[in-house]
Amino acid sequence: MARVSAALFVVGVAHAAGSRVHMSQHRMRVRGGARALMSETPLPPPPMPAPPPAPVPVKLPPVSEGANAAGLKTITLTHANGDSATLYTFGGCVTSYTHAGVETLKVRPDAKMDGSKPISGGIPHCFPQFGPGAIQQHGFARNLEWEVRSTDAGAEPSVCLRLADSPKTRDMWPYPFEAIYTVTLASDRLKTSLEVKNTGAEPFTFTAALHSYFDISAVANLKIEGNFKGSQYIDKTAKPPAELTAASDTITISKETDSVYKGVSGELKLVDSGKGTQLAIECKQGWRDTVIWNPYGDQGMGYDSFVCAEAALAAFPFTLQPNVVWTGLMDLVSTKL
Ligand code: TA6
Repeated sequence: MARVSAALFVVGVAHAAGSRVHMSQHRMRVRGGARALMSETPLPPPPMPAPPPAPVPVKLPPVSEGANAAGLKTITLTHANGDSATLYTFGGCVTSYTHAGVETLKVRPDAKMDGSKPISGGIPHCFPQFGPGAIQQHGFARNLEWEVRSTDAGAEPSVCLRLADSPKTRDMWPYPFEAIYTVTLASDRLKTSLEVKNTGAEPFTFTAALHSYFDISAVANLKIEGNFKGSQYIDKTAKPPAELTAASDTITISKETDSVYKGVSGELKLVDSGKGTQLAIECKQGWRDTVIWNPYGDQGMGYDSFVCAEAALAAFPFTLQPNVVWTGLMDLVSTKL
């Protein structure tokens, strides 16, 4: 057996252009320097590199403040169950409510999100006037900055906003008032409470609505169910607007629709076979009428992606005496079909 004076063991691993080459060379020299043996032995492939760690989802606190690209202030409520709601202090407008990962609200594709116009989407306020009238369409509450009065980062996170009369509002509508809007994210619902107080010395009248834009899969997939049958409604698409009687408790949308159902409140359901969801709009107090609006055929507004189903006080003005508070309560409850 030849005596080995020296041995050199080289393992080379080369990485080139996405391919690996593994080489082993045993080089042995016998005395006298002659190369006696050279062999190549394939090695098993090296272990695959560990995959990069999965991104850790950012867990927001129950109440977090932010701003959109144009600098409008937002507040996001996050429930321990993962549900969330976002509102803009501009217009006091809730623009998103997700339950079980499903968005319930819609912001129109043509909405201005820079404060130059009211936000066309989510849950805008119409106050102190619904619809056309002495002041601007839908009033001024959706055009003004609401003050954050308080937030609650408890198990049901909430935010409370305030809007009161100012020289600007009194130029348009000469009455002192205070509106307090509280939005609460519970485990199974989004609760809204609007309180309007007459802080002046004279009675005033107002109309109002939560002009809610709801996300839908398509109008063809939607049934709106409520206590409609036999109610009087104003069809605002007729010229002039027509007063009609609802023939059914179910409404479907197959043409431009803009109807004010007088005295229809309580619970309304948006049953969406495409999303596989049912959204209950539960009016528990104050809101007396329901408005259904869809600009059927208007692609620019994204008519096929939303319906407005509005908790309203619209058919008749409401008279509020000094120091008296009117309260409107509306909850949104989304469930799977
Ligand atoms: O609430 C229904 C309605 O008054 C319709 O008559 C239509 O004008 C619509 O609102 C406009 O909504 P927007 O959010 O664009 O002001």
